[in-house]
Amino acid sequence: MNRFALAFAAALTFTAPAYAGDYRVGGIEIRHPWTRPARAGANGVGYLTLVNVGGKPVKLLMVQSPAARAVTVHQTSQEGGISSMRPVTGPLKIAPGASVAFAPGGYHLMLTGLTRAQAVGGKVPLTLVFDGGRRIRIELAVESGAPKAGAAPAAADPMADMHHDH
Ligand SMILES: [Cu+2]
Repeated sequence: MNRFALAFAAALTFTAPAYAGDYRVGGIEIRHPWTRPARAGANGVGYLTLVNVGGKPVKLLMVQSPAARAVTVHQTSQEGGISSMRPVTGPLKIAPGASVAFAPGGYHLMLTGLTRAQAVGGKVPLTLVFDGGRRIRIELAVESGAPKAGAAPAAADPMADMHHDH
């Protein structure tokens, strides 16, 4: 491999933010990864938007973090006015040009058993593992999660204090 090829390979694996808080690696873009303040030992949540900007389908296989005992993909659903959530089994597929939003009320990353407290302004490391062995390391920014206009206040978010039995 010549020097140019080495430099090119290094550039491909480097996680360069397109703009603050965003990541773009190969054909995958990760927008606004964030989490809420939480106590050590509690369960945390992770929100972000995954965009497939490449030409091939991608599959999110798993998510890992040294900041939690386990990380799983959950989906919140509303049925008959009752909010519930369940783990998403199997890989999450994203077609070329498509995106998946992890946001309050829908998909979210469940960080079970936080190893330390998360305070506003902090960063929580996370690794997204995709098919083909691609691993993307990101940081969730700890934010207070101020609701957008028209959204329920953060305190009323069912995820904010939800207890997990698994
Ligand atoms: Cu959950």
